[in-house]
Amino acid sequence: MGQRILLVDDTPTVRFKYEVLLKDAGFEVDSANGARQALSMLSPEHDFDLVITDLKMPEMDGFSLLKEIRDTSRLAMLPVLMLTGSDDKRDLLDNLDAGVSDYLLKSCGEPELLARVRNLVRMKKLQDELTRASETDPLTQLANRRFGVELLAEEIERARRYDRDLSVVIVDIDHFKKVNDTLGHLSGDEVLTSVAAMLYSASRKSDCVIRWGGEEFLFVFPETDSHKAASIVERLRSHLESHPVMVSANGGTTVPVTVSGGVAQFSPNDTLEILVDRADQALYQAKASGRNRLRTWVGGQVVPV
Ligand code: GH3
Ligand code: MG
Ligand code: MG
Repeated sequence: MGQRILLVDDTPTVRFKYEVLLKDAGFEVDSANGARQALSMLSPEHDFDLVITDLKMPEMDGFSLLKEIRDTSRLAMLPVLMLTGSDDKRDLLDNLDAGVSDYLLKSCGEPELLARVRNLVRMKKLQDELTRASETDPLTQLANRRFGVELLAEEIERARRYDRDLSVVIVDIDHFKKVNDTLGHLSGDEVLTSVAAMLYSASRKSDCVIRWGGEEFLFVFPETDSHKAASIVERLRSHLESHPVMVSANGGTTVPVTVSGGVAQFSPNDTLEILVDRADQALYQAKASGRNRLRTWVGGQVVPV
C-alpha cells in the first residue's frame, strides 16, 4: 500500500496545488480544511504516515494541531511537517520545542518540499518496522510477551471500567521436549511455527494470541466469558489432536501434537498477575490429569471444561 499523507490548509487552492504535487509523486493524499477537521480525521482507523500542515490558519492554527498530536500517545510518532508563509525565528523555535519534524517556508519550491516529504516518510517507515519488530516473536510471528502484557493490561482496564467480560487461556504443547529430543531442535521450531500459525488463523479478529513462553501461548478474549473462551480453544485442541503437524525432518515426517489449556475469567478485583496465575493453575491441573484437555479456574476451584 502507498504511503498516506494528511494535508491541512484552510485555503482550497493551496490544498489543491499540494494535493496534485504529492499524488503525482505517488503518495495517497487526504486533505483537511483546517486543524479541527484534521484532528477528526486522525482517528485510530486511519493510518497516516505524515501530516503536512499550514502554520497560520483561523480558529486553530498548525502549532496547536502539532501540540494536540504530540499530546496523543497513539500519534506521538507521527511526523508533522509545518509549512509557513513567513520567516519568523520565534515561530520556528516554538515549533521545534513542540516536536515538529520539519519546518519549511512555502517559498522553498516543489523539489525541496518533495525531498523533505520523502525523508520524513522514510523515517516513519523505519520507525514502524522497529515498532513491529519489538512487538513480534521472530520465530512464530505472533505477538510477543512484551506486547501481550501491554495488550492484556489495556483489556483488563477496559473490562474493569466498562464492566465487560474478559477471559484468558494459556495453551501449552504436551511433551514438547520429546519432539526436540527425538527429531531435533529445528523440527521443534517447525512444530512451534505450525501450531502458532494454526492457533492464529483460527482465532477471531477481536482476539489475540501471544507467544507467552517457549511452547506456551496466551489467548486474550475480550467480551468473552470463560465458557465461550473454553469452547473456542477446545475446538483448536480437538483439531490439533486429529491433525498431526508436518515437519521436514527425514524427508518429511508427521508429528502428533496435543495441547493442554487453562482458562480463567477476569473478575473486577483481579490484577494481571492474578488472572494469569489462575489460568496457570488450571493448566497445571489439565497436565496433571492426563494432558490433551482443558481446565477452568472458577471461584477458587479448577474444574473440567
Ligand atoms: P509438558 O507436557 O509438561 O508441558 O511437557 P513439555 O516437555 O512440553 O514441557 P517442558 O517445560 O519440560 O519442556 C518444554 C520444552 O520446550 C523445553 C524447551 O527446550 C522447548 N522449547 C522452548 N522454546 C523452544 C523453541 O523456541 N524452539 C524449540 N525447538 N524448543 C523450544
Ligand atoms: Mg509443554
Ligand atoms: Mg511449558
